[in-house]
Order: sequence, then C-alpha cells, then structure tokens
Amino acid sequence: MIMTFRWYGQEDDSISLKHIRQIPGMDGVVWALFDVPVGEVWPEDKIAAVIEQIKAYDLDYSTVESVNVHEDIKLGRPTRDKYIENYIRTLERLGRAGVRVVCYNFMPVFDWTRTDLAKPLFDGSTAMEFDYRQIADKSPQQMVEEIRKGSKGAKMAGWEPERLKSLEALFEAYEGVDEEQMFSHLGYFLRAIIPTCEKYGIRMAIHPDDPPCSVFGLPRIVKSERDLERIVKLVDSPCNSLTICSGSLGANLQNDIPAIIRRFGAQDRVAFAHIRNIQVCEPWVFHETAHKSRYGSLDMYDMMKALHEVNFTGPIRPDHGRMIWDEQGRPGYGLYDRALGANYLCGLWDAISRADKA
Ligand SMILES: [Mn+2]
Repeated sequence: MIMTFRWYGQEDDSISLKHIRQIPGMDGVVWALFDVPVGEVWPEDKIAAVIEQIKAYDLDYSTVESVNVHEDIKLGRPTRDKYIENYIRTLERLGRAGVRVVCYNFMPVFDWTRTDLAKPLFDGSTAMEFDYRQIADKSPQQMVEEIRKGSKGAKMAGWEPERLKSLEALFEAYEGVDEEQMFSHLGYFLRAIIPTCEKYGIRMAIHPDDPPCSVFGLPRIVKSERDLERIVKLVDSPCNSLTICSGSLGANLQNDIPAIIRRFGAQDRVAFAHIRNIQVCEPWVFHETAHKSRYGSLDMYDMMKALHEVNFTGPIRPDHGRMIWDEQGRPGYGLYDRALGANYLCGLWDAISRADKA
C-alpha cells in the first residue's frame, strides 16, 4: 500500500508539503486542482505545476481526488456529452502526467454532508458529526449556510460556491430522477470514459455516498455492497473501480466493510482506500473519532487485514481527523490527528505483514 495525505494545494492549505513529508510512513499526496470549475478541462500547466511541487518533496503524486462530475452528467441532460468530452481531455492530461488513480463521486448536488463541523468530544477535541434530526426541519439552503459558517472561510471540497449558487434549480432538476436513472447515467458516463482510462492505465475509483443514505430526498446510488456490485458490473474493467471509504460506508452498520474489501479486492476493483473510524450512536446519528478501534464502531485491524489479504497495493489515506492540540484549520483536515491516524494504520499494516511472513 501507499500511505497518502490529502493536500489542498499551496494557496489553500495551511499544511505544507514539508510538514506532510515529515509524517513517518507518508509516501504520497492526494491532490486536485480546486480552482478549476467543475466541467472544465484541467489546464496542463497547472497540472504540471502541482506535480513539480509534490515531486520536490519526493512524494507520490499518482492519486487525484477528485475530478468532479458535472451535474448535467448525473442528470443525463443532452449537454452531458460536452462535459464528458471535457472529462476525457482531463483524464488524458492526467494520464500523460503519471496519474494512475482518480477518485470521483456521483452524489447529486451535495458532496459529503455533516450537521456539525466541530462537535466537542469527551477529551476536548472536536470532530464532524451527522445527525439526521438536525436537518429534518431544515432547508438545503440552511444546511449550506451552516457548513459555510462552520468552515470559517476554509474552502471545503465538494461545497464549491459555483455549484451551490443554483441550489433551487438543481433540486427542481432532480425531481422525478430516481436511483434507476442515476445508475443508467453513471453507466453512460463510465462507458464513455473507461476506454481512455484503459489506454492511460488510470483507475477510476468511485467514492461512496457520505452518509450512505438519501438526504433531502435526493437519489443516491453508492450506499451498500449491492450498489457497489451493480457499479462494477456497469463496465467490466479494473479501470472501473471503487474507493472503499470506511467512514462513509460504515455509517450504516449493515455494511460489513472487511467483507466488502475481500469481495471487491478479489475482483481487483479496489483502487483506493479511505480508512477512518466513526462512532455510530444510533441509525443516521454518528460522529468522527480518533482512528484507534476502541474509540469508534469500526474495527481498524479487520479492515487493514482484509486489504492485506487481497494484496492491496494502491493508495490509502487516513481520510479525516479530529481537531486536537488547539489546531485551527479546515474541519476534518488538520495535520495532527490525520498524522496520528496514518501512523496507527502503518503500525497495523506492519504488524499484519510481519505476522503473515512468520
Ligand atoms: Mn472518504
């Protein structure tokens, strides 16, 4: 496995590549061009510039998260072909530049959803929480406003202002779009782009819906083992792969993540892993925790063991962390707790590898 750390870029991340380089066991950076509007082709010079920066610190740059999918593609609008063309141009450029894994999601309107970005935990740290009761009587606009305030000015991936400007129109557009249609639109997209991925050796890694349930009545199709099975069958290629995000899938305790890793790992369809812990308090009420198994509902050892068993060689990242040690920054994306999480995962991996050889 390649241990990685998400980085928002020189302009927008308070954490430097120098700091990331000093985390023990850290092999690479997961990056993106956050200032290119969704649907546009990523400029070659900007791709090259970020890769140069990452290379200067001798870190792996072969994983990108995300190349976002334009809503017209998810909605199956006639204009989707133009946006798919642009997506293919971006993939070609990334492929030529040495990118091998591209994470994306197919969530309508919203990317991840939380109701509190700084819930105080028992030890005085704060973490992100989702509580369905908190949005039950709120409008999507109210939730967007709360996320904006909670982020304290930090750009939040997936909550780009241009995407959220036309919230009402988007909600109207999704009226009457059901999960079957979403699967069909995803299939159309994948059939168009996978030949390019095969040519350049890029593995598309779809991220599960976070949380894995419908929010505000929007259709969601990446929630369960059954959904993942349907997705890998849409195009039969290892380039049509999955991101196993434990904190997303794990919000539904029915999802047996080690079993999911074994099943899709055996089919060579796990391209990327986000491994973190959450505490599920009751159905659709959960908050993020420290990585160590005892703090949450998920067993980190079981998940790392499953990845080891399927000979996982792709990137892993600790995904999110709590805010600890008075750190200020982008919720979920501080330096300290993610560094600790990465170290815990590296420790588990080393122990599992060693026991395997014995
Ligand atoms: Mn994730």
